[in-house]
Amino acid sequence: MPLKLVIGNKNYSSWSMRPWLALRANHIAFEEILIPLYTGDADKARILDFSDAGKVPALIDGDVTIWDSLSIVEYVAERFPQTRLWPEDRASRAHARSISAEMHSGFMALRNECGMNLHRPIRAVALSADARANIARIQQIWIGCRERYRESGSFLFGAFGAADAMFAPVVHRFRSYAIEVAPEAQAYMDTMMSLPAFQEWTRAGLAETLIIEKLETV
Ligand SMILES: N[C@@H](CCC(=O)N[C@@H](CS)C(=O)NCC(=O)O)C(=O)O
Repeated sequence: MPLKLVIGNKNYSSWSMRPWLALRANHIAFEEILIPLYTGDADKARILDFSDAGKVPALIDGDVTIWDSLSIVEYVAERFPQTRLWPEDRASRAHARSISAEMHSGFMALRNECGMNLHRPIRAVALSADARANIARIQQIWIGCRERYRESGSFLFGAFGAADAMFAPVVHRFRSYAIEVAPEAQAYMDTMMSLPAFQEWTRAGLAETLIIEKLETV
């Protein structure tokens, strides 16, 4: 039975993008079930049919349902060990898990003020001090990884992995809100933007026509 990944609009759903990338970048076959977000009770009921949490993403593997982006990425890493989503070395793996959890549970100001919206024209907005601190911290994380793991490849820990999947939507946020970054951070963004799976998601998101008014305010 093929895996099913329930996701929201590719233009807006940054949480959906993360596990989708973890699967697609590793060529794991899955059926994609895209349910438009915030359209009303019918679509919400469709999400609830898959997950009692009522949120996307959700992964269905036979009689196992996994919800919440980071749990899905963890499940994919266990179910398909050949993906090497986490670094092999224990200390590096702990590092990758720490920054992934930090992304998953933090950076609220950036998330609130710079929502992912792929078709939004590129332009800067005035950001709060908290959002600017989030941006500085993310760059510190990226540059720290690049300095430490440069020898192994161009992603955070060398090859594309779980931590990259967790930070991928930030690349879109930095790009579309014209956020100035250090050259090392820009190099990481360029690496991410050249990943075929990232490009595939982005093309599909840009092709969507459904507008969610409440996400179009900035
Ligand atoms: N912590 C969750 C967040 C999931 C989430 O907030 N998903 C949003 C879309 S990106 C959603 O499903 N919203 C629809 C709703 O609340 O009705 C995760 O990491 O998966």
